[in-house]
Order: sequence, then C-alpha cells, then structure tokens
Amino acid sequence: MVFFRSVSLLSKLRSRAVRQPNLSNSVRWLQIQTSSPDLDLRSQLKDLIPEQQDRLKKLKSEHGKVQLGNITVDMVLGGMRGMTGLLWETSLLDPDEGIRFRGLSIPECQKLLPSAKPSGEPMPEGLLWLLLTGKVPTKEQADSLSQELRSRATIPDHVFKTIEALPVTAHPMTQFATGVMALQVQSEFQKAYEKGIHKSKFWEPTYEDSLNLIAQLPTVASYVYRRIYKNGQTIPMDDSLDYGGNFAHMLGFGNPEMKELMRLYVTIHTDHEGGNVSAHTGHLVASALSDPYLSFAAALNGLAGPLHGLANQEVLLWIKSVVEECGENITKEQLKDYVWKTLNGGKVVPGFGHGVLRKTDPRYTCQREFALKHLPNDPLFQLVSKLYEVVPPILLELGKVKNPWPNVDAHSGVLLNHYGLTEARYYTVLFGVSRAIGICSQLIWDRALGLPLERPKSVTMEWLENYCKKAAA
Ligand code: NMX
Ligand code: MLT
Repeated sequence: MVFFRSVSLLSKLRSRAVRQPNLSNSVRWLQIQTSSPDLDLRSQLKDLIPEQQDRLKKLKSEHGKVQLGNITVDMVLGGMRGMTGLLWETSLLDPDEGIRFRGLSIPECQKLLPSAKPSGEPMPEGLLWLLLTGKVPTKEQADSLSQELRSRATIPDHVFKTIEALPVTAHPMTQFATGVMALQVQSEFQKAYEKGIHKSKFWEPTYEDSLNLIAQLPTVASYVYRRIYKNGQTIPMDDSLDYGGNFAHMLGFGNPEMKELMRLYVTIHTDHEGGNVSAHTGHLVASALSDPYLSFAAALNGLAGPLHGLANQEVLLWIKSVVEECGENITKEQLKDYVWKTLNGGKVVPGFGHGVLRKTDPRYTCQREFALKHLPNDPLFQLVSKLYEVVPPILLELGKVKNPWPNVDAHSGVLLNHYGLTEARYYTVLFGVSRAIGICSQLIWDRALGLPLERPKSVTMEWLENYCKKAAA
C-alpha cells in the first residue's frame, strides 16, 4: 500500500514541480527512493499482493453496497457507454485529461521512467514495471527486466510452422493472432491447473505466462512482418538491445530515431483502462480462468476491428488516398471536400472521435511533439496537422459526434511511414504487441486478487419495454 501511495505522492510532487521548477530535483530524488534496489520483479510483486488483497477485502466489506450511479436504458442500448462496471488497476482514463498509468500522465512517464539513451523516450520495460508494481523503476531495474525478457524470448519452432500454414496474403493480424494461439501450447497456467494448483497460487503461473508472452511477441510480430513484406528473411534478436530497440531491429529498422519511436510507441499504446474492446475482451476471457495466451489472442481479435485498433491502418490508407487524389500540397478547402466525401459515403473519418475521451488524446499530442522534433518537414505530417484544423469543425457540424478530436491512431502511421515502415496493413500488429503489456499486467492482478467470473445480466427489448411501462405507472 505504501508504494501505491508513493506513486500518488510522486504524482502530486510532479504537478507541484511543474508549477515550482526548483522542486524538480527533489522529484528525481523521490523517484530513486520509491524503488527498492531489488531487481526481481516477481519478488516485488509477491510482497505487494497480500496488502492489495486486504485492501480489496476491506473495500468490499465496508463499501460493497455504495451506489456508483444509475443505469439508464440509453446505456444498455448504447454499448454500455458511461457505465462503471469494471475494476482495472493499471491505468485510469479521464475524459478531458487522458490516460494516467498508475497515476502518471504521459508527460510524467516521459520524464520519470528510465530511458535507453540519456533524456530519451521511456522504455516499455519501465512501464511494465510501473503497471505491475505501481512503482517507478530505477534504470537498473528496467535493464534487469530487459535482460529477463530477452532470456524468455525463444519461440518453439511449431509457432512459425503454424503461421506458415496460412497464405502469405492473410491479414497480418490474423497471422499474429494465430502465432499467439500457437504459443499457447506452452502455457504454464494450463499445466498447473491440470495438476490441481490451489487458487491462491493462480497468479504465479499467470505471471510466468504473461512475461513469456510479452517477451515473445516482438519476435512473432517481426516474423509476420518479414514473412509478408521481406521475403521471409528474418533478423535475430540483438542481445545488447532493450525491448523497443530490439523490436525495431528485428523488423529491420536500424535508425536510432526509429528505435526511440518504437519505445515511445509501445509505451503509449500499452494500456487505456479496462473498458476498451481489447482490454475488456482479454479481461472477460481471462475471467473464465482461460490462460494469458487464450485471453490475449481474444483481445487481439477485438483490436483487429476498424473502430478499435485497425483504425491506425485505416488512417494511413485514408491519408494516402487523399494524396493520391489531390496531391501532397492539398488545400484546406480540398481537404474539407474529401472529409465530406468520406462522411457522405457512410464512412467514419478514421483517427477521430473516442468512446470516453472528450479532448485531443494526449497520445496524439506526444506523437505530434515527436514529429515536431524529428520530422517537422515530412509532407504527411504536415497533412496530419492540417487535418487537425479541418476535421473537428466538420464532425461538430454533424451534430452527433461526441468527441471531434483526434485519437492515438490519427498520428502513429505517418511517424512509422517516415522511417520506412510503410505497410499500413501491418500497423495494428504493433498496437497488439504494445497492448499485451497492459492486458497481461492487469491479468496477473486479476488472479492475485481472485477477481470473479465476469457475467453481466442481459435483457430483451420486451423486458425493457415492460420495465419502462411499470416504472412510468
Ligand atoms: N467520423 C464519423 N462519424 C463519427 C466519428 C468519426 N470519426 N466518430 C463518431 N462518429 C459518429 C458515430 O459513428 C455515431 O454515429 P451513428 O449515431 O450514426 O451511429 C455518432 O457519431 C456518435 O458516436 P460517438 O458517441 O461520438 O462515438 P462512439 O463512442 O459511439 O464511438 C469511435 C467511438 C472511436 C468508435 C468513433 O468515434 C469512431 O468511429 N471513430 C473513427 C474510428 C477510430 O478512429 N477508431 C479508433 C479509436 C481509438 N482506438 O484506437 O481504439
Ligand atoms: C484504446 O487505446 O484502447 C482506444 O483508445 C480505445 C478506447 O480506449 O476505448
């Protein structure tokens, strides 16, 4: 408990530090103090679990009957929007401010999490440590986790053979999810369950599966990329590189800026509280005690939908179609016409809108800052900037769109495209590798806290009509 408080204290100090720059040194000091020197993530977690179990027990016994709001018919018919119904410890989304990972905003993570190079982008390993423990790791802890993930990354040969059984033309997400299903045969949780493991120990094989899965995903994902786009010529892992750097390397990108982009990309895509389609699906499937591979494969299938993760593919394809039709130096008037043509064709403008956010996604903003720093003259980046001005007023004019502002997917493609990763159909796989870090972190806590089977009540239209008639009488 004390560690979770440290993070919120750290967060408060950070916001004070923004107002009082002379405090920033003490924040740096606090960051070092919040982490004990233990380099073993699993043993840190083991220490934290009993106090979090007690916390949940207390919450249930003291406040279990407190109401969290009213459920309306609109919510039932409207995809459960605004209905609080899930426990998700690793991150929380504020509609105006955006995501906080264990209390830390994206700019705070960029300042506080360890980086692979001085003043560089945060390492995804650092974020994994933060999501799991609520503590900001030291550089030594992040490096130790990098090393551990590399040691877990060997892939059984049958996984590649299973992917090879699919036509090379199969969508990259289909190939990737198939690879994850093939990895499932090594599940420690499944083996332990078959042997009759006591439920108080469920989190332990879940931890093993989760770390193995997170470690192995970049290799599987790179295999899919190199299979489809680079004649199957794979690139082995580099033992000197961290998680994000290695992923860029195995995909075939040696540029140090691309490695930095990959670290940032993976970090910001990891987690977005629990209600988004992929996280919710993973959590739901895992609630049946399906192991992390089964649960994450299900999550990936949700991520592959165009209203969710596939939107990053859709954005770049849409931008490229704009350029094809109107050229790179398109005027704002031409752009407006193109947006209206898309809407009048019964399609959404990809990369804009959100189920929860009501302001520009901070994940968009930090990618824009990356672009302003590294590729300000890239023509597609300039087009994305123009879209920021043109699209929101048009969506507002429609009168029904609740959030006209850009989301994470509006920006990611042009950055990847700039460094040579031009194959838009592949983009959702990158999102998928990243999302495993958030979903698996929460899944370990699901098991540690003994969260129950998820099973909400459904009703028919007739039931609702009768209920409303009775309520009105
Ligand atoms: N373009 C056109 N219409 C839109 C858009 C958009 N970008 N965003 C919302 N609308 C429409 C929406 O389709 C709905 O229309 P209808 O009543 O005719 O069905 C209406 O506006 C109200 O929708 P909202 O309540 O504003 O949004 P909702 O919570 O239902 O959906 C999204 C959220 C993200 C699915 C929606 O904004 C969208 O389709 N955006 C484009 C796709 C996209 O970028 N998805 C990625 C989201 C982030 N991610 O990575 O998952
Ligand atoms: C996500 O990152 O999962 C998306 O922004 C969608 C969401 O939060 O609903």
